[in-house]
Amino acid sequence: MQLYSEPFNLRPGMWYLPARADSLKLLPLIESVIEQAPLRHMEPMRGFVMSVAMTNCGDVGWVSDRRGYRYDPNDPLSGKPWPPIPPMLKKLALDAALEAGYPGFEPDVCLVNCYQAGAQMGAHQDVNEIDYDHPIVSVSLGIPARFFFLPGAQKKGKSQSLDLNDGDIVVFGGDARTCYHGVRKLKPATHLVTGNVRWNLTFRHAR
Ligand code: MD3
Ligand code: FE
Repeated sequence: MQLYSEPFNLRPGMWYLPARADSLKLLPLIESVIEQAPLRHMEPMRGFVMSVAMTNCGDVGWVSDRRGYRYDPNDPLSGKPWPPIPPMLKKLALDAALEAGYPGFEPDVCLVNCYQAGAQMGAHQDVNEIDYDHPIVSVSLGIPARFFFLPGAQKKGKSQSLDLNDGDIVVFGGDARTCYHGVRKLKPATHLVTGNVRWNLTFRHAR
């Protein structure tokens, strides 16, 4: 464990804080969120179901359906507001952003992604948020995944990879904020705290 390591600068705007989060402490908070807003597989297009299960907490939540992608103040499953971001989770994200040089980060949404073996996320940009001056803070818990990213805001160039393990935090700001990125297909594995799954939390300032 590298609990007290300095943030490691991977490329302009991208900071890696290895083994920073404690899954044993955070998992109950995630469970309380999914009790209120259950995990679901979004269907961005007819006949296409995302392999990653997801939900949200915060003032808004990211949703995807045949009408497109958007941030919605209500969970379409219940018609009610998303649960709030648990304060301990918000503090973790604020502290990570501060360490990476983004003192004014005000996350208003946390996307909760749940990966089982075989799940993946194709190359995409996160451009539904209004203000790219705010970074995105990513927290990984449970079984490992290979994260990949392209050098710039275009879908071209040589990809680089980073294995994200339990507790790893990555802060994406500046030039890294608009890069193409994704997650390779997860291999089956077991983690003592999360079992056979990987959780990824992304804290964002959406609006
Ligand atoms: C770089 N999630 O939810 S986290 C996503 O592991 C997403 O679940 C992946 O991509 C996951 O959109 C990767 C790392 C990440 C998240 C958002 C970014 C990297 C990013 C936004 C801009 C640039
Ligand atoms: Fe993304």
